[in-house]
Amino acid sequence: MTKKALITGITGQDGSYLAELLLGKGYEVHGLIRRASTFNTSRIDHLYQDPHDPEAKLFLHYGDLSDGARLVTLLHEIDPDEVYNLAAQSHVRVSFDEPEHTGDTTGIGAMRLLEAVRMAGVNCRYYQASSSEMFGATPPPQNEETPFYPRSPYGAAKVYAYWVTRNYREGYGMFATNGILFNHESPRRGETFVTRKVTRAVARIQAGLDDYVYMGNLDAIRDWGYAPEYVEGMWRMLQADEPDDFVLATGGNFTVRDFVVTAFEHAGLDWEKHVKFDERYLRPTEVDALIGDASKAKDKLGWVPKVQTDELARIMVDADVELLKHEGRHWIDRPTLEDWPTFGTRA
Ligand code: NAP
Ligand code: F7E
Repeated sequence: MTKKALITGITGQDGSYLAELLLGKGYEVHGLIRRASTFNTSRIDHLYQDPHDPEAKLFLHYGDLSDGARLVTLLHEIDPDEVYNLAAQSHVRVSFDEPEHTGDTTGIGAMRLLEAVRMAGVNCRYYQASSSEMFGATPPPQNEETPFYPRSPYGAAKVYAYWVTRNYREGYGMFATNGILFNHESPRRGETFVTRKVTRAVARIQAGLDDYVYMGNLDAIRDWGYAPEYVEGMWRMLQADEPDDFVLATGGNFTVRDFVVTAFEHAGLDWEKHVKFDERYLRPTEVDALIGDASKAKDKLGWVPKVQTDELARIMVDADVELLKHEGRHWIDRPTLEDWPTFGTRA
């Protein structure tokens, strides 16, 4: 029988790769989308299926993690086998500007979804997008046993979501798993995260469109992996015999500066001529070093990342150089939101 999955955050970086993966595995995929004043499906437009095609397997539904009643209705209607909660206000710097909204969606939103699963009486496996930001100030290497010390409203909200996921597992016997993912990037990464900001800037500077990129703390250490490999790890977690918590990481040790140097060098540019400091990109509290130990995922799930950070930087620069050549074109080629298959209402 065809398996059904519900993905919250399907319009985001990970949601788009996960939708691709699950469709490739023959799943019927349902995505939660928010109403926006402009179309925001560009990461999944290539997965568009004609709504009149009886074989269509991708369905989008309006909803929001702040609207618990809507989540209950949707879970009841869809009756999924797997639920992936990827939706969040996911930007750490922004969480200092919008702490309440971040707590409401990134933290309490997870509880609303878990509670909706329970209230709808759906028998499904649940994945929670937990984060290495929960480790915050605790020094590396970090694994599933490392104590949490979040350093932002975002990190604190993810700690709440982590524990409520464990609580529903232990209290109600739900198959609820936390994937504790270290930074993972791709050409589909949001433009204001540091890797993508840098690779876009490299492409624009090389093309003569910009001269400088303004940045904050270049000394922070991160463990950057390749997003398509990480969504495969999410899927593996829900195929395991038991629900559990797993770290996904490369174990790599790169400063922001190292990433900058690799990206600029790949384009034949001298980074020191183009990178300027702007204190507005600093955070009130910084996470100095995140380096993950994914041994448990390797042993229990057979998950091993192949793309290391230097290769990732080159993949992203190449993609942004290419994208710049075609910029604007996707606005012409894309389907309109009206054309997407949905179960119920349309806006
Ligand atoms: P992303 O690109 O920022 O995508 C976030 C998604 O959440 C978008 O689809 C967004 O919809 C949706 N969303 C935001 N608020 C919502 C709400 N109130 N209700 C419903 N949907 C909402 O994030 P990502 O990089 O793909 O990350 C996926 C998840 O993994 C997030 O939970 C993130 O916190 C977590 N995580 C990410 C990383 C990483 O390195 N990428 C590492 C660890 C954990 P719109 O398109 O409408 O904005
Ligand atoms: O920052 C420094 C910044 O915003 C990385 C999210 O996906 O991963 C992500 O959170 C580092 C920080 O990601 C700029 O201070 C310097 O030390 O790309 P970022 P993040 O904060 O690590 C975790 C695992 C998540 O869960 C989150 O959802 O880079 N940095 N200069 C800068 N960062 C930004 N954004 N912009 C700068 O100009």
